[in-house]
Amino acid sequence: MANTNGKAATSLPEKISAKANPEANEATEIAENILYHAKYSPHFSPLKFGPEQALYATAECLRDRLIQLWNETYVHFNKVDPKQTYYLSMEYLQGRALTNAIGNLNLQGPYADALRKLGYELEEIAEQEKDAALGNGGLGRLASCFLDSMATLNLPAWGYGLRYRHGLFKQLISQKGQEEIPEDWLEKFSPWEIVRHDVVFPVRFFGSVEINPDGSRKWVGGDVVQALAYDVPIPGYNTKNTISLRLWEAKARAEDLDLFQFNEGEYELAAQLHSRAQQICTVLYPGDATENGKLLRLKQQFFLCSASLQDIISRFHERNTTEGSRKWSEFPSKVAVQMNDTHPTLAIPELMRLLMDENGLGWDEAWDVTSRTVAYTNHTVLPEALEKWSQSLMWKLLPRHMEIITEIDKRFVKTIRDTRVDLQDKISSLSILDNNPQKPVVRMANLCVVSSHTVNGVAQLHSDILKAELFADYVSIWPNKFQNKTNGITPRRWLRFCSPELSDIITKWLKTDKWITDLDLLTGLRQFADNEELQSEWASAKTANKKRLAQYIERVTGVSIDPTSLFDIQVKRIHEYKRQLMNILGVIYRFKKLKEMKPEERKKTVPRTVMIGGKAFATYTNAKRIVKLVNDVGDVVNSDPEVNEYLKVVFVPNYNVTVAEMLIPGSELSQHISTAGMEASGTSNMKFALNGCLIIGTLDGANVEIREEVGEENFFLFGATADQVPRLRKEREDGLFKPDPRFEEAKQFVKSGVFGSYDYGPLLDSLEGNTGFGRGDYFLVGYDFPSYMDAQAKVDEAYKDRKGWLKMSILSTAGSGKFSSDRTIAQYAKEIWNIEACPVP
Ligand code: NBG
Repeated sequence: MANTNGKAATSLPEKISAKANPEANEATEIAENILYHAKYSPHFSPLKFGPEQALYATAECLRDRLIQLWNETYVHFNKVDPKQTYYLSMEYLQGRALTNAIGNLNLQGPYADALRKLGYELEEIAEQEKDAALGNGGLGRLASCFLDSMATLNLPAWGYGLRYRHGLFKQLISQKGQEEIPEDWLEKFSPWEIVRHDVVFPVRFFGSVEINPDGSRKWVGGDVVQALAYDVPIPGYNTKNTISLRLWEAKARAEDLDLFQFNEGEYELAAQLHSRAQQICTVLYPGDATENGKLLRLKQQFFLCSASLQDIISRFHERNTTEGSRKWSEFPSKVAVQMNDTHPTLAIPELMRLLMDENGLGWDEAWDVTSRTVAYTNHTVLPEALEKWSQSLMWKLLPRHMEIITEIDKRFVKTIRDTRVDLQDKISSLSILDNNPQKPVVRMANLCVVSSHTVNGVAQLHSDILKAELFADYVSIWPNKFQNKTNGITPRRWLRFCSPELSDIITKWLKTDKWITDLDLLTGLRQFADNEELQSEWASAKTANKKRLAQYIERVTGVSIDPTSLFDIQVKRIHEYKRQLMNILGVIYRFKKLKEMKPEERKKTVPRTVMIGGKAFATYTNAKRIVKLVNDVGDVVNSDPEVNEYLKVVFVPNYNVTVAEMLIPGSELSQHISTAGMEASGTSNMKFALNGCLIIGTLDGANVEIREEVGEENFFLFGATADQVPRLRKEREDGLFKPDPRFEEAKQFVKSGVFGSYDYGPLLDSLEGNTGFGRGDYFLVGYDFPSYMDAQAKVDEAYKDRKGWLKMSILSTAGSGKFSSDRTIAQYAKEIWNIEACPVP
């Protein structure tokens, strides 16, 4: 048997039953099934059974169970034939799957016992798993939370995505700052995916449009690659329903290899299509600064859309044999397609093409079906993130789709011309094609709005801004098209599993664990917020999580932090609008003041550990400079013997889902401090609040609703509001802005060179001047700094009152019920998709 310290690998026992047991749910049977897989689904030498081998065998044991439920779900959906939702997303940030699957199946105890029989702790084995990081940030993690909720709510729904061989890069912190290393989740293999050799569709690129004698059109020629499906089972919590995340991989066929050329020694030429196919799913988000990068990203988007829609249509057709041919007009009552941001916009012209060119529908019928099927979620108002594709690139890669897009645009523009005198001068901004001769582009968001039956934002404020600004003129055309669906997070991963201590306390005080699927029940904690017994249990769970976090920080950074200090965390992608720069300037000011104090004065301050983590896009220079600054400040502060008892600054490297699961439960204060109006929603704010962490933040994104729910006295608010921002920018342009002396002092301190020789000039310059994007302090760091510092002072005061703080913490959790992704998904199901639960009996 394996040993407990998990260091030296040991071999498998001699006698292992040659029978698999997919139904195992009791410790002894599970242990046997794990050993069965270690021996009969071998990936390693039978002589070796270390933690890594144990992980794969455990995953395969669990997978047996998932496959069984997943088959039952598939058969049941097929029998009932409900309307189904297909969620199209270029990104999923799944994180680890083992603990989540065991937890959702309620097999925690048996699996832990089974592994203990084999000499391992479940946590130790779970630690071996790599994150599936097929996404960049909030948008991808949202898609993953949605899948968990769809399964849990027994909804007939599927996720579609791409199987990137390398997910989001690994972030390495060196003296230079951030370095990017390719991610390697498939270096060995993923035990969770099931390759579906029966699900393969051809996807074309380039080529031309052929006109048939009857006038119909057909896309021919070009490259044809194959989309092969990999299914990842997604178990719901406490239900049999197990849905699919279907990830496409691109392949060329054997016959696409030119044997003649190969034999001539022209290996690269001979395998051209193979290598072009392989490129498609090689990496998440290839940099799109170059022409080649752009083409590849567009290929990825089309690949996802085309494969998924062919699959959806073939499933729609599957039923024809038993019930006679299905009518196309029924399609929208069987299929809902949700586009996660504009990345899958090509689903629109692709569905039109498949209906018209492959299935013989006329334009009007195809348009009716398409526009009743697709819906679009907008996730940002940042102009640089609103996708615009070059028309010439599109004509080259997707000639038939460009014809269709042009026709959609033509018809839309005609309707406006004919019916809306008042909008004549708006046509050029409302149209889909921007024919500016300098740079003709297709505006993907406009295509989405024109073609979708529903468009939604992701938090109330964001949806209001969409209606009042970005899409205002469309609102006057289709007043009922626009909705809000405030984001949510799954309470399973983000509380039940990442903080079992706090979960158990909640269950004890609510006398039920039903809150796990009915998060509004958390309001039941309010009545106990002052209860000393609850407060002391609450404090001990927090302390345990803080200690665990402190150990982690020491392990990955070498910095030792004090678990009794206030743990203050900001983790998210590094972006100027998210204002990590304001955070670190605040820290710098605090450091300077601490240095100036006498020792006895310092003793009166509240010791703080500030943790900042997040990845910067590889070519986003200012974001990388911020990472470097945080690290440099940390080096100086943490080694300052006068101050480091009262302040520590840690850059948490390689922030990802798994790191979040460690940080969030141990947090006491978290920062959500974006310039108002710029963060569409934010979702980590919800995770922190749910874990009893107080928020310091602006009135932006979902912060607004969190503050409403938890109570304004439990939220540290500061900063300009979204409606003030344009005026403030204007005033700055007019030279009317007067910076706060604290802000000037902090900047000056950096310039004095205390934090090393790196040139921070260009970063600090972004805060100077009065005009221009990226200059003239576009993100209003200077304007908001004084109110931010005042709010921070209130945090320190509040933390001194232990009881008061614990009460606020409890009320924060108690007020987080709204932010369950179960609520969000139930609203999508009812108000956009029109689908109903279909529980497996
Ligand atoms: C992001 C927003 C976040 C939001 C997530 C999920 C994009 C384009 N948008 O504020 O910046 O929480 O989407 O909706 O990644």
